[in-house]
Amino acid sequence: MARILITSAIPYINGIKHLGNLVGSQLPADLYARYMRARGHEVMFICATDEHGTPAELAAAKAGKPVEIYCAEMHEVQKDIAAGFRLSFDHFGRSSSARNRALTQHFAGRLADAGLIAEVSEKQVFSRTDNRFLPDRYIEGTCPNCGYDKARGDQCENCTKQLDPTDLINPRSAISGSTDLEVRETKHLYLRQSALKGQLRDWIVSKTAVDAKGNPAWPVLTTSIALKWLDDGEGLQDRGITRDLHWGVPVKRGEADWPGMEGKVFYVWFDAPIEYIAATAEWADANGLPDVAWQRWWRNDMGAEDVRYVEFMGKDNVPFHTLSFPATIIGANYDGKEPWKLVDYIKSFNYLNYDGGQFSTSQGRGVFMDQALSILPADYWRWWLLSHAPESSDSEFTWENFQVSANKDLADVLGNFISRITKFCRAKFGEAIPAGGAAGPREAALIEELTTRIRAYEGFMEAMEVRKAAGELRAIWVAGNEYLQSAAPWTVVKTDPEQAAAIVRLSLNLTRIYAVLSQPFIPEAAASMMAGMRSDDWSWPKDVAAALEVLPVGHVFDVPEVLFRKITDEERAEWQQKFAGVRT
Ligand code: B3M
Ligand code: ZN
Repeated sequence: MARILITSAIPYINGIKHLGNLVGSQLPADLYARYMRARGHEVMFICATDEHGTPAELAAAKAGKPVEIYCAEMHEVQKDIAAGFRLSFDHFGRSSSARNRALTQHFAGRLADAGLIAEVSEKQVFSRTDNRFLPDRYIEGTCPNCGYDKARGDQCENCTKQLDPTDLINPRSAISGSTDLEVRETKHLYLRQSALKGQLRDWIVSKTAVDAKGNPAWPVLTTSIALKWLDDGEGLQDRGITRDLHWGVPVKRGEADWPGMEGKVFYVWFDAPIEYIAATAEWADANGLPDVAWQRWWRNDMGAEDVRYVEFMGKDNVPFHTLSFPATIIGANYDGKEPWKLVDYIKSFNYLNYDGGQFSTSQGRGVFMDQALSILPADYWRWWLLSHAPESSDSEFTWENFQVSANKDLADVLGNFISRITKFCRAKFGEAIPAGGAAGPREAALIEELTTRIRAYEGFMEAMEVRKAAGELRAIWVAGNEYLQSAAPWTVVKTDPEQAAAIVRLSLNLTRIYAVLSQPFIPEAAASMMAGMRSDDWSWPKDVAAALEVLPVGHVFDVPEVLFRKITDEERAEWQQKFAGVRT
């Protein structure tokens, strides 16, 4: 039994995520967590909301709520939706927690002690009316390039030109509209990650092949992005890790004040990955456990040496997880006294597009998590998204593809198998597993095929090859369907009821095996299948022949409700229309 720590990139607090966000991190992480638990491993699966920074402040202002209240409410909303998708987090934390505040300040202190923090003076726009510095997005004015009068300090939305706030004509505060602005000197902290460049490079390069612990090479998507950031242009840049904002983790050096940094907070990307650790501490707190309970996952000197740590994320998050966060972890152990856990494997994803374009949060284009659940149960979405995960390239959601895939795989193959066999048994033998007959060559061939395929499925799941795993699971469902089709118990029963009983017995047992194997992908349907078989034996089918005898003769079952109904053409057309426009 191994110990596996799994983190999903933590979603921003400002709004409900779309299906592209879901398939890029939380959903495949859940798949892996469920599989590893099913195989008997000890799993810690962590996610959280990413609550700090300008986007949270802006969204709260737009909602007319204090940012603390806004975040608390949105956290509950996201938590409920995650539960609706059956995301099986051990803890869904909050980056605004007291745990994260303390840990973030602690890491900053360690990095400063290591000589890895530089204090840099910068010029920034200050609003006298608002009594605060204005980050780029908080400044509006007229674009010097196209004359658009609502250009933001970082970019003109109209002509897309990248801007510096001082480029704007007639600049004003986006908060108050005030033009009473001035440029002031302000001091910021920089993480000197360039000082760790050699170490980071060696580490990334070591992940381009099987590493010393036997971990497979990281996806090329992960290592290529990391190496590009390390080597392109001027190479790895030092990063500003503080901001002149109110909402965030106050800048402190450990528990001590940091002279000159009063009123400033850490940059959201500095504290967000630290929340992986903090959320594990929040988990311990929520369960009344002592610190060692979370530290054994995160500190190599407290048992985490044996932990395999896997991160899931979209490709845009890779630089922060391959360079900045590792720089924090490595830097904090400058004297060998704080060996924090470094990630063992990073699974990254390309983008999912939506119906000929992109999902867009700002434009409300595409299907958002709450909307998805309002039209169909989670398993439909889970199955489609995972079986079309954007692994080797970007992939695209279309309603046609979704309809075809759900109707075929879920309704025609899996659902049909279960409905046929349970109804046939009820009609001919009653609702209990029938006696008589024996397995023959057809059954032996099926067992052999299932054995080969289940071993392949396990291999793909271990390797986090999501699409290939889905393909193998689908093939496992197809094998059962084809067996039933060719064994034809409805014909056999007329001449040889004993033989028909043997076919039925095998197929009902196969239903239980399907529940076990399918559970990581479609947990709700798997639970219905298992309940239908009136069993709670979730043991993994290591020996297929033996697993086909778990439900004994005479064991009572229920004919389950229709597992998957078909999506009609009318529904497809209606939804396509409904989600093309702007979400209000
Ligand atoms: N919140 C970005 C995102 O949701 C960011 C991830 C943080 S992971 C530490 O894509
Ligand atoms: Zn412009």
